[in-house]
Amino acid sequence: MEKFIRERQRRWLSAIEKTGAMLVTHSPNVRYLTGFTGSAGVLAAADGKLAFFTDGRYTTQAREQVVGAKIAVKKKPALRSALEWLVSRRSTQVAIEAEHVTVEQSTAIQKSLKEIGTKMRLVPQCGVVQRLRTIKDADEIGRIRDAVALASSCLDRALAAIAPGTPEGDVAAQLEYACRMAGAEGMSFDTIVAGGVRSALPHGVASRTPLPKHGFVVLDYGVILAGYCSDMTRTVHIGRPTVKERAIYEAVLEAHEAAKAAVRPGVTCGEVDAAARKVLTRAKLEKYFTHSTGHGVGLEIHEPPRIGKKQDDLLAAGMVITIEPGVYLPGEGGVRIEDMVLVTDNGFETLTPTPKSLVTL
Ligand SMILES: [Mn+2]
Repeated sequence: MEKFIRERQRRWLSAIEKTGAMLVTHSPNVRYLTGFTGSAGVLAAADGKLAFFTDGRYTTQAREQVVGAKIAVKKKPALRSALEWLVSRRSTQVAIEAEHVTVEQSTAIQKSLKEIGTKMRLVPQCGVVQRLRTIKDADEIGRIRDAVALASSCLDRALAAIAPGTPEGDVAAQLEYACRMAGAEGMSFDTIVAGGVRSALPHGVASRTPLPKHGFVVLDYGVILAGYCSDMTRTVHIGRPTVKERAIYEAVLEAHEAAKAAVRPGVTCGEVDAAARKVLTRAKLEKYFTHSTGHGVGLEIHEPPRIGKKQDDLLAAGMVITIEPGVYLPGEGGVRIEDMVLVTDNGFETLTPTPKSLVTL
């Protein structure tokens, strides 16, 4: 673990060489770069030196977890202490996480800088640590594999709970209970169980609506294990599917496989998305595919890269992404099929072991 964190810090320091100093406040980024799992910690870098700031609640945890940074536990807010440290190291400018620093934090930073009496400049930058996080190291890939395996092993518990008249929420409850009992720290987002006409809602979070006698049920869920998220979707059918329903399912599955087949280092995210769309266009279903094909997954459930239309970010070995095309016919029903995929040196590896042929219940 420690050697992985030191390597992440090395990559981070070289990424911020130009600005020289940076403040990291977004907790998944702090965790990635230090190992600290608490919610209140600030990491600062200046001239190749790292310092971690937190408050009294986290003294023990910080000493146990933080790797490769000087630890400072102060009575003052961590952000204020970090700014004072940066000024003491004669930083003239400091990068901040533009997409995470709130207006309130920004105002507090400006006020602190005035009180300290420094001319140190703030340089808002986007995605500095997130870009590093797109490429998973061996420690992260191991954790992701474990999370994916755990979630996948619990699907049967949800399927066993599916029956006409059963509220979607009961199915979600059984599934989540099974995941927790299998060791999950939590779910990585609100579990989606969407039956019948509700399966046409791409984000049909499990409701009290009873499942129908006939129709699709979309199950989209993930767990958090050792800090890392998993994400998968399976669509099953209650009762015998109609010819049209079967055709929709097969088209989505074909789009899923086509998108995966496009995955390899050097292709753009847009090309992977286009591969799924091409199949659905041929099936005259593309206009019902209303979201992007996938996203990165790691410490957070949605991370870069985004596998969407015209995205020209390049895939690289070590990225972990989802492939999840879907088709949603309003008032009728919907199908989504989602696996997690590791980008390898010469293509991809499907991480999700669950079969994808249509299950009827
Ligand atoms: Mn997803």
